[in-house]
Amino acid sequence: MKMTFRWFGESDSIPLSYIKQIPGMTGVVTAVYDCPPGSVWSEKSVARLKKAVNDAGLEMEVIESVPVPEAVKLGRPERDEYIQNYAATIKILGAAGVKCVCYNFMPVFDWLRTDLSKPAPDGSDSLSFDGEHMARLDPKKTALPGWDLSYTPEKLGELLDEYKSVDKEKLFGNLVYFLRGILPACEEAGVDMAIHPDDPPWDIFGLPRIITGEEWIDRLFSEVPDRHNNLTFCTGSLGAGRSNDVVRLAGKYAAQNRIKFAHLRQIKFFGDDGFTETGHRTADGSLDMYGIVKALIDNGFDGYVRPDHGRNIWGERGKPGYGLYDRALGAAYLNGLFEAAEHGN
Ligand SMILES: [Mn+2]
Repeated sequence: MKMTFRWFGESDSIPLSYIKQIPGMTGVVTAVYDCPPGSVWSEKSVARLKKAVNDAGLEMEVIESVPVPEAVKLGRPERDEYIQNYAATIKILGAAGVKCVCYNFMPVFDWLRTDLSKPAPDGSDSLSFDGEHMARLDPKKTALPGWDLSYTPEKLGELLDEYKSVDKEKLFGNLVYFLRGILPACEEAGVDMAIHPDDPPWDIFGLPRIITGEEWIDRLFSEVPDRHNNLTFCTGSLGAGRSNDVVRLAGKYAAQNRIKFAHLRQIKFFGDDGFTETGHRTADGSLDMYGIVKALIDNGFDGYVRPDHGRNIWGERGKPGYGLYDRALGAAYLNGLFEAAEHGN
């Protein structure tokens, strides 16, 4: 296992030197943020990012994320050009020592929450999702905090309309087409693709979501068995779907050697489908964190790990989910779980 920490590049308020001081930290998970979406990442930008990370004594072996353009998810005719660009980016990343690319295939919106700073009784706050609140929203009329605001309301409306002809099967077909287009580059570059589950793992605003649980993940691996087609096992995303037994799934996909990257995060359920992100400990939420780590280790997992979102604590006002303090505490706790699991207890 290699413990890593997400870092948003030079604009991140957290210095690399602080990340290096977290016990057991081997590297950062980052991305190039100065290349236009859908373009080939410039070698110069990748080299600059890598140098900054390596100069801090850290590795840059995981990229999160190389975004997949909507044209690819929609299956528009111009997707082939974007897929070629994506493959070229993978080759550039592989040449720079990157081993794993985390990406997602969620239409239009990335992760969704209804509250970015839900207060807890102890004075901390965290991200939260309330399905009843979500059901009252019209995406064409409201913007939730944390949304990609680069879309104008007209553009967003057009995009949502375009997705009306894309159901789950079509979206899945477009994912398979995308993977078949880029996997030869992954083979050549020695880069593993690791798809991130949809967050939360169900349809939102009528948009199809497919990486939601065992059925579709099994289909993905049977349709595209290539060894470079893998999973980012995100406990908070998969675990928000209450029918997903994340301990069993961690063991199952680790045994298949499909988990190259693990996002380990705790959530606490409320209501029918609500959840609030909490501190990482098992006792603080609804997921069995030790059970998950033990299932990974017992089934041969040897990939990258990062503490996923943390709370705001100690007065920090971090990027939502990505402050320093609670994620550092999460890393320390997870290091302890791995040490215990590796010792067979
Ligand atoms: Mn995640």
